[in-house]
Amino acid sequence: MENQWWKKAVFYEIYVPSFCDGNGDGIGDFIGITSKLDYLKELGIDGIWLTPFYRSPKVDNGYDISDYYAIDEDYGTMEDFERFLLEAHKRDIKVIADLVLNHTSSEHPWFQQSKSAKNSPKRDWYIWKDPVDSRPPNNWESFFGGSAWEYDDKTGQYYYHAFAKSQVDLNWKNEEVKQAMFSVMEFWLQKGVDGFRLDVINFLKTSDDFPDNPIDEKGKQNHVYDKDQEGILKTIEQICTNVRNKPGKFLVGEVGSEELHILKKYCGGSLLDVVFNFNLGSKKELDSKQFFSELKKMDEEYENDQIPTLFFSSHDMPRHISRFGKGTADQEKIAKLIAVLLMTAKGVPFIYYGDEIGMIDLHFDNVKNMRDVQGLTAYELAKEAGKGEEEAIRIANEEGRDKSRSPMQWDDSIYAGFSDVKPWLPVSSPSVNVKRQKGDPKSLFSHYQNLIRLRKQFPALYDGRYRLLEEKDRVIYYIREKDGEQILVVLNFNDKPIAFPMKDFASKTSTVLYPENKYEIENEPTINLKPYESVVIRL
Ligand code: TEU
Ligand code: CA
Repeated sequence: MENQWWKKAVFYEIYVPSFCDGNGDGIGDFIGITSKLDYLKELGIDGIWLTPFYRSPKVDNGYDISDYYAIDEDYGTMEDFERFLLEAHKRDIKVIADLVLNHTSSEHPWFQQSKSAKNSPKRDWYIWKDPVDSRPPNNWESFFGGSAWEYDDKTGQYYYHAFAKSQVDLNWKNEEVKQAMFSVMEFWLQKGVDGFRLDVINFLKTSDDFPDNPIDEKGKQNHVYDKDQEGILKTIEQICTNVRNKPGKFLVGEVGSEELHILKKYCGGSLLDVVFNFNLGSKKELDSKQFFSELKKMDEEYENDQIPTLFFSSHDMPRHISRFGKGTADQEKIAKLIAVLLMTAKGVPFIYYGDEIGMIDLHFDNVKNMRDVQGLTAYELAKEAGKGEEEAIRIANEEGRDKSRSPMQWDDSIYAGFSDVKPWLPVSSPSVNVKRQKGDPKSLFSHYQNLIRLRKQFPALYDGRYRLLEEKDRVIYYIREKDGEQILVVLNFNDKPIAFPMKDFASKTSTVLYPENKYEIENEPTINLKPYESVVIRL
């Protein structure tokens, strides 16, 4: 299991510019992150996923890389990074690096060369097409809005970009591109990173003949031919094989799909270790039936060596406390419920920074404070479509991803202890912070800490199968089992109390692991769960 350390691990996503500013410029950096490693150790996590930290003009905050071999100046120096890695490893914390293989920044020298002339040796490194009737070669839309094709005056061709026009898609059919990226991976593996989170990895191959994407009844484009194309698995397999030449390296893929039958194609065996299960993680409502149905599918449709991931927030989506809690008085209870699910259901959990203290989403009254390219593009497109300011801001808030990227809240000081100066994004909810919650046994932080500890203590929780998995009256319950050890988890998704029939499961020898000292199983035929409450019981 040594090489498969990740099967037991709890991961923690750090959005690099937002975790801790160590040099007082309002932007998070490696000095800052290193200073918080003891905090992460105390929380109990085993692995960090760092969002891109390579040199970048940061149009998309680092998902537009201009030098794969350098640390972005805003985040520090190579020495800062090496020290961070060393200190993380000293604490037995693994580090995985987010790598963007699908596209580079338009400022990358490869693209600069590619666009310099049609006969440039790097021309074929990107995807260039002639205009069709003086228009883009097809109807493909960028995921940030607008056409996915940008015209280059000098050479009279369009280049393809699935995301911003400054994020230019590489041509993975070109062998040199592949080799160049293998070298990049080799470099970071040599530095000692423990694996990669591979960005939009199902985008590496588009259809060879570039047909128009279909448009649905609502006029929305269905992204059919620009991802998940024939042959993609072979490329991914090569990437994986290459990385696995070094033992103990972990690969998690971001496969942009909410369909389990698509996600499942990409993981297990010689492919990615795991992929993000957006089928569960992106759910917009706290609906026990939907949650249950995805958990069930993840159990039944995955093959033996396929393992799901569990997450409910990321830098691309609203935080789950805001999504499910919607600012109500119950939101913290809901966050606690989700935490129990994260740490006890089957799968590799990923905590998004700040979720462990219940940071809420940021809202913008003025577009000037927004930084996210997706939000800003949505705003511009709304304006172009003739929408008024108020409506444009509403749309920008809806589409924008800055909402979950606000600075980590460490204490009660003016910028929440993130920085001494005004941070690059405003703080969202200063009274919610680490300082207040650490040591308070009732806090969300302590709740996470206890659950992580519990998960490590009982192999059934990180390595067990489901002996049972059910949903009834908005209660999800399951039994995880490993080598005879059985753990029952009951999650009340109701905003009201509910009686759960314990007698069917627990016996005299059962012990309540969570909440502590609460229920006396022995004498209780049913237990009364409070709104959104959960129990974890060793049977
Ligand atoms: O995300 C890809 C992705 O699927 C989302 O960006 C999604 O398409 C978008 O948010 C629409 O809602 C990855 C990164 O996680 C994201 O931050 C990057 O912007 C993107 O790739 C491009 O590199
Ligand atoms: Ca800084």
